[in-house]
This record gives sequence, structure tokens and C-alpha cells, in this order.
Amino acid sequence: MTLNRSTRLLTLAVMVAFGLGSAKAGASPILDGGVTAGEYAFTIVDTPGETDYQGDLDIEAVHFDSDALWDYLAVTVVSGPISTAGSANTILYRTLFYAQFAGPTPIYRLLLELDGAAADLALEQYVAGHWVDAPLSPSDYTVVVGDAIELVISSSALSALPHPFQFAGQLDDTGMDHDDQITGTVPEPATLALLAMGTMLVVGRRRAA
Ligand SMILES: [Ca+2]
Ligand SMILES: [Ca+2]
Ligand SMILES: [Ca+2]
Repeated sequence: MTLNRSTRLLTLAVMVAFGLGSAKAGASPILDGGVTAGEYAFTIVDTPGETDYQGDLDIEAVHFDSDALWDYLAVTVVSGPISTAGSANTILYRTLFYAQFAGPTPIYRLLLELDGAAADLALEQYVAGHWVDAPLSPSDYTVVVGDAIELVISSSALSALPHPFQFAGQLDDTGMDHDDQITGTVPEPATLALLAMGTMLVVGRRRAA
């Protein structure tokens, strides 16, 4: 291990120990419609080799990150760019992405409709057995779509979300193709920071090789 890397590791360890950088050790993701190696702190990889979907609607992975003010979510597909007009079998000519965040019970769900260049996001909260609209102003979120869907939403809008939480996502072709689904457990921010640190070291080793 070089001195430079040791110094960086020590700096990151100190940041984690003192809670600096809040949720993670690395830089926050950049919303440019693509996901680079190590950009997100935590990734859930979908089953490879699925055959029921078009490549541009076949979830490859979902990615998570957070900082002091924002929660980040990205969806990558087997062959981007992501279709924003459904599949060849669409009847609605748009693409829908649903995401549910849950503790022991459902807490929030995101409904994202992609229609050409338009991206329309709604947030709902599960209250007393019903999904109701949760407050979400245009300044609370940004969506960028390219090879990936990259979405950032203000942490205050998801203030009731426990950590760790269960995630379930679904990409819908709005037609006859099956909807691709992915589920997993997203750890708490302190664990995310440690995972991000590990990812950075792995990426650093690959770049050095
Ligand atoms: Ca990005
Ligand atoms: Ca898939
Ligand atoms: Ca479908």
C-alpha cells in the first residue's frame, strides 16, 4: 500500500469516525444520466441473462447513495439508453418506474413516468392503510434520464424512512412485456459510508493495476 493510499484511507476513516460527510465518505453522485464505477455507495444487482425484456427496459442494477440533504437513486439497464417510450409492445408509448421503500410495512413509493423528454415524478406515503400523496415540490427532486435513470430527492421528503429499509423497484414497458422487478435491503447511512470507502479502494486498485 502506498503512503498516498494509506493517508487517504486514514482520512476517510477519520471522516467516518467523526460523522463528517454525514452519510458517505465519497463525493455525492453527479446527475448526468450515467452511472460510473464507484459513483454510488451501494448497489443491488439484478439477475443477469433475463430474457423477458428489451435490453433498454431490462434492469441491470439499482444504486443508492445519500448525503446530508439528499437521497440518490439510480437505475441502470442491460443496454442503454433507457427507453422513454415503452417497449415494441407498448400500448401507452411511455415507460413507468415504480419504487417502494419499506420498513416493516410500506412507507413510501415513487411513481416515475417517462414520456419522451418528460419525466413526471409523484411520491406517495402509506398512511393508515392507504397510499396518499406526500408533499413534493419541484425543488425537492431532479430526474435525469440517459443510459441510466438518476434521481435525487430531498431527504426531508422521505423523513419517515427508517434505515435499513427494504427496496422494491419495477420497470414497466406499459405493454405486453413482463415488468422487470428488483428487490433488496439498503443499509443504514453509516454502513453505506463504509461500503463506499471499500468501493473507492477497489476502484483505486483497479485503476492502479
Ligand atoms: Ca451520474
Ligand atoms: Ca433485469
Ligand atoms: Ca409491462
